[in-house]
Amino acid sequence: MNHSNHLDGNSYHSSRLPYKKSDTIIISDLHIGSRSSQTEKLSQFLDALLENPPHRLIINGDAFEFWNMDYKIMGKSEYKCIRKTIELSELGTRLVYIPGNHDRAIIGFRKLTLGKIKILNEYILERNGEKYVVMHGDEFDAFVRNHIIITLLIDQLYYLLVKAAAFFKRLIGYNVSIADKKNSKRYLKYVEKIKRAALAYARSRKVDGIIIGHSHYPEIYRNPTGIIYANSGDWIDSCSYVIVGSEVRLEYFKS
Ligand SMILES: [Mn+2]
Repeated sequence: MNHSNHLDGNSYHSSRLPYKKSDTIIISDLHIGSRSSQTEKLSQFLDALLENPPHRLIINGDAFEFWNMDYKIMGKSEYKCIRKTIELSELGTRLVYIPGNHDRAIIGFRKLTLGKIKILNEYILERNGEKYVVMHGDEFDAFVRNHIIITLLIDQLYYLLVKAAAFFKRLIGYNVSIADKKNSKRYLKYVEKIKRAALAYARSRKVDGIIIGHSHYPEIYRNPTGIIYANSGDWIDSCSYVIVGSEVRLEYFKS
């Protein structure tokens, strides 16, 4: 990285992200307010968007961590992310905020007009004659809805894993990716279950694709009938995003 001052919040990231101005960018699962959220990296990503404000930005659920918020950590980088997102909307980017299961209460404000910010449970995105349904995805996860306490415990466990990975990285200089830890059979089964349910929903809605978050597993998949499933991943581990332009793409942000 040749820009040593990119952490001060005033400079913009040097590399251009691979999208066109007319594209829609989708991010999800930022979990701002949780200790494992990568808000510093997110802030750099938003800087890159500010350089060339895209037509639309969709924050597809769990922008905030309201289940397990650590109010003490709400600091400079958290507020920077919120400020920069609002700045984007002031520069003309249409902002769609879809609450997820961790910030569902926000849906209570859906009737408020906040400049160019829309609050919705689901958004139909049309591009090049194709229609995509954009939603958080916890709707496909009856388990999470009915077992909030267990999910909270799983979140805690995940936080410990992130901490442990960072510790080992420092200790032996070896990068233990959480993605590797997440490659457990049970987790991958869960991801598949969500994906199948999402594709079935897309079929029932007669759309060309479905874009969700929630499972923190970034992926692009086209099923045999041509329906696209995209998952934008998260900003805890993968720092990934989806671009909807002439096609649907998954990208990873490198700071
Ligand atoms: Mn979620």
